Amino acid sequence: MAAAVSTSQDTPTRGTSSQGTAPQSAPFTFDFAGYLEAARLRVESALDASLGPERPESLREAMRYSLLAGGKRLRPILCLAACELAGGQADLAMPTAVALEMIHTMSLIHDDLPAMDNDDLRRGRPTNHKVYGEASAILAGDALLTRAFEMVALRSPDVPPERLLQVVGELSLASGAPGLVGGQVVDLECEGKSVDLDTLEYIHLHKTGALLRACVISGALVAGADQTLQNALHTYSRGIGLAFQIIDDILDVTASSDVLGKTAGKDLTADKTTYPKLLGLEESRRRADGLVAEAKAALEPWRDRAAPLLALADYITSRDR
Ligand code: GRG
Repeated sequence: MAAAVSTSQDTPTRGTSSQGTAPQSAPFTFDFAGYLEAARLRVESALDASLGPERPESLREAMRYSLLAGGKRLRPILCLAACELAGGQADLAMPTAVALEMIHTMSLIHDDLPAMDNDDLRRGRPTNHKVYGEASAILAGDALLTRAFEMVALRSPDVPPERLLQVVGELSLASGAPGLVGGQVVDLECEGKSVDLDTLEYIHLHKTGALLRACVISGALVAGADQTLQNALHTYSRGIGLAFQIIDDILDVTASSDVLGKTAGKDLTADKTTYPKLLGLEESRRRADGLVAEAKAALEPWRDRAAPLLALADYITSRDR
């Protein structure tokens, strides 16, 4: 990844004179690699601190095994970036960011179970149930999911309660039948069947898109975002949510298990309908690029302040894992 990534906000928007005579300030560039790494390290440290002296010890170990197994930490970083865009300090949203990564991790643990995707590799290591057994993996997932709501409701002391209530609502919608669970059910029901583009979009908007939407919306809610910004973030998250999944489908075909840290070629083995299967690789990539462009356009009015979210949208299509 380049050390300094310019966003589409490169046109100077600051320091220009209406007469055009004053010297212009340097074009705005944004060190995305530096931003991403700094945010990732802060998230890692907050995740590490989030699991207290859990009892019994075996449960704590299984929860930590998956929560601290690495991963891109895209969801908490989106949450922090949205909080900053809405005018809040990133730390204000950290408990919510941790909660989102807990929900994501829980969904990965359950998705890998034999009754679901039946996978034995995740984030470059054996899956949770391979190490701790199925019963413990289910319970570690349950404990992470419930701890997520505890993070928001009981461990966000600096956020007004009415905002926390809205965040709890967002996380509930994203996790349950209207979100991940609903998407997963339709996904499982469609295995081995031919699926049209509308159904595929439904699955991904729920299985993947719903949590990405919750990340940016709840980050913004924590900082008291107004309705205009929330609407723009809805459009942004829909674009990145679908684009993320299209790229995921492409990587499943083009990348190795070593690079992905999970079993490559899984969609083919499980006879799943994917974007490359329906549209071909080239058209799938074109579609992902178009969705990211739409997502970025929604944040255009915020210009430089949206730089992290704009760069994160580009990262979604340029990532290799
Ligand atoms: C949340 C109550 C509740 C239940 C979960 C199992 C299930 C129901 C849903 C499955 C959701 C799922 C696994 C969706 C796939 C999302 C996806 C593309 C994950 C990969 O995300 P990355 O690439 O992974 O961000 P890292 O490891 O980098 O975090």
